[in-house]
Amino acid sequence: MIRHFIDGEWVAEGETFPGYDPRTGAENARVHEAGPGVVDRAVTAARRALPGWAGLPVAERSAWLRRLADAMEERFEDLVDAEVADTGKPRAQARTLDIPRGAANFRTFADIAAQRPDNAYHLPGTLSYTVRRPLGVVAVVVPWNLPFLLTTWKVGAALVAGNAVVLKPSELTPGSAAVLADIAARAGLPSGVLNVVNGFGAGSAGEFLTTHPGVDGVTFTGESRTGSAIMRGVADRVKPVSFELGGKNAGLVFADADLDAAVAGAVRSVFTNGGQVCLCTERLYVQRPVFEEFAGRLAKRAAELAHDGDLMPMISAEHRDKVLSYYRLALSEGATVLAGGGVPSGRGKGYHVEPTVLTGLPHSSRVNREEMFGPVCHIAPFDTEAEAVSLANDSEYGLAATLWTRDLSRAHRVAGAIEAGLVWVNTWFLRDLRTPFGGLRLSGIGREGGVHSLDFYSEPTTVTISLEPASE
Ligand code: NAD
Ligand code: 6OD
Repeated sequence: MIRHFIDGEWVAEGETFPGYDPRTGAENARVHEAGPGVVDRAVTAARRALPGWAGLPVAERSAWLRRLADAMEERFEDLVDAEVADTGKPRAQARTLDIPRGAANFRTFADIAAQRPDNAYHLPGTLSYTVRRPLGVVAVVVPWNLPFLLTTWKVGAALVAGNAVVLKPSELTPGSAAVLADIAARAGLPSGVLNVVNGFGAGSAGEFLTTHPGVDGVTFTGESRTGSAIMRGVADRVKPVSFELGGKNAGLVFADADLDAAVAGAVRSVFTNGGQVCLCTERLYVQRPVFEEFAGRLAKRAAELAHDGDLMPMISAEHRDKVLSYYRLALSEGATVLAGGGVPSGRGKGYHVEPTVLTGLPHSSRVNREEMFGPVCHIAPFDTEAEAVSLANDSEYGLAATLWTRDLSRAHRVAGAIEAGLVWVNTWFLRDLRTPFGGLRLSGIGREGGVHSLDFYSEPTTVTISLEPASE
């Protein structure tokens, strides 16, 4: 039974709802749903804890984050178990990507916060400097695709900046957040500094939390339309928001690219995590001389992946149905299916879909414009660099793009012309946690990462002093 964690205590209140193992479709958990009263207690506990936590020297908060990072490593297998049970992701991926990022996130923010210099500005006769104070109580609302990675990415930065946190994990993946709360409790993190409430979004814990008057800022990762709903909910109180939202990311493969690397990179960028990463490539544009070869090789790998015992299922039956509806839509829009397009055999009641490669659709098709969030891409040829850039940029989203080329000048030129928050060249999802992370347009508001996170999770006050002698 998954409970809430409030003021250092486990709270078993609210109706329970089931969790399912996406690999089998079998019920594997029950979770308490927080009503407004439970959410209010969590926010109140966070408010009470705030002065003590915010008043600690930053070096002490950093030390807390390092202690918690150590404890995440000690509880590594528990975290892997929770993440795999909730998401059905391959154990090897949870062990190498999702769970190690928890400790890495906490250590990165601990280091950056502890070493961050204060700003001072001098003019003749004038000294100004900034004092940073935490936002206060921060609501952290995260999705189901990379639950622990995304939770720790926000919670670590918010805590080290001196905020008290109320976390709402996705209703589909509450497990690793419960282990994180247990880690905090056992480590003796002061009560109320980190609270976890469970439940759904609209009309449930997510909405009760983000609209609660005691919350001073909201950091959210999830769908763009959920971002809009949260924004409407906080508009009257003009609360600061940081949003990491959806994507419709382009991959550009130039004819001069190392084709082996580009095919392997495209396989990763389209199919990792069942395509359920906001950074995944859903639109591939390949320069005409290598288009046929590239498309054939990608389709062959996609077909092979359908037989992989570790094929990652979709998170839920509902999400599987949504992805399959895009497979059907592609056919009705006139696509040619190069690989996949259906449900793989022999997976019982698991929520699997076939890795799928589509081609032949116009740029205006819904498949080329809407985020599908599954193991699927559309591949189309292009002729010129200018055409490739224009195709990549013609989207309501602006999160990430990937370029494959051996031409250094082209790499810089195209990267500079792409309208997205992140551009990878000859790689994908390679992260330096100090860099700004986020997107343009429907892909989000603001940037997190390194000092950019610390900037969001704190407010500067500028103090200006006249150095002239006071007149008598
Ligand atoms: P979602 O928006 O449905 O839910 C995310 C979280 O918000 C969940 O905890 C949910 O309960 C909560 N929520 C939903 N409605 C709410 C409301 N009205 N008020 C408050 N909380 C609410 O997203 P999802 O389906 O869990 O995740 C998939 C989406 O997330 C995809 O669109 C993906 O691109 C996006 N995503 C973006 C990034 C990024 O960094 N840009 C990272 C991961 C996922
Ligand atoms: O790597 C990260 O820090 C990050 N925020 C990744 C987001 C992935 C989206 O699904």
